[in-house]
Amino acid sequence: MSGLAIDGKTDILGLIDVQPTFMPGGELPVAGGASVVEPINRLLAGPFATAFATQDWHPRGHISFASSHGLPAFAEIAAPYGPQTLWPDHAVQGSANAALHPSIVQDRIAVIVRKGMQAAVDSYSAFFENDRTTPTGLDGWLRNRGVRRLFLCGLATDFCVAWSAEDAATLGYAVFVVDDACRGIALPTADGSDSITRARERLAVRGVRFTTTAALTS
Ligand code: VGL
Ligand code: ZN
Repeated sequence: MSGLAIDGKTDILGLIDVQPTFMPGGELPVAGGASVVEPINRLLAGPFATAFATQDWHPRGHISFASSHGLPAFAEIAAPYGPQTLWPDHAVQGSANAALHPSIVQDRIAVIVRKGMQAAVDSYSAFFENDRTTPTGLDGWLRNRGVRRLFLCGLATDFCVAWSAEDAATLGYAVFVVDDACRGIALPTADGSDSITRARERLAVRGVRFTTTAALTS
């Protein structure tokens, strides 16, 4: 694969939900989730001068928690804003597992966007809540700084990374997903496929590209 030269001014690394709650030992563990920390730290020490991070940050009793509905995890409900998958309680505001992973080197993380704070609305994307209309403000922050290309990494490939990538593409950014710095949940889909496969197809249609840490150079 040919290298991709990173521009310190117009390129940014986006860390999506790199929180222990999404790693083995956490409340909503993603298989291999902890292995994103090392490649992300390499990117933060190397080509990227600036990064942003998101933090899933739910109040107790959040609408996305299966326990709030007396239903099993991974069931789906019809929320007023559309279908909502239910999850084990996770990313609870102020809990140790909701912090950014303690090994992430934060020197170059210029802004942290917290999402999913409204009790009645979930937020997978870094840009919009799941009603698809309430902005987080990140778009303004990036635009103001002249950012044009986003390199996304973190958890989970098929939910928060995918929804962020899709919104970023719609907002006009060039978007890359850094494959070896992401891990997915892989829920089975009704058609016998899985949510990672489906997400990759959706992103490809939107023009999102896939790359690796090894391809990104200063
Ligand atoms: C996520 C499910 C629920 C994610 C967050 O970070 O991908 N997934 N909340
Ligand atoms: Zn969540």
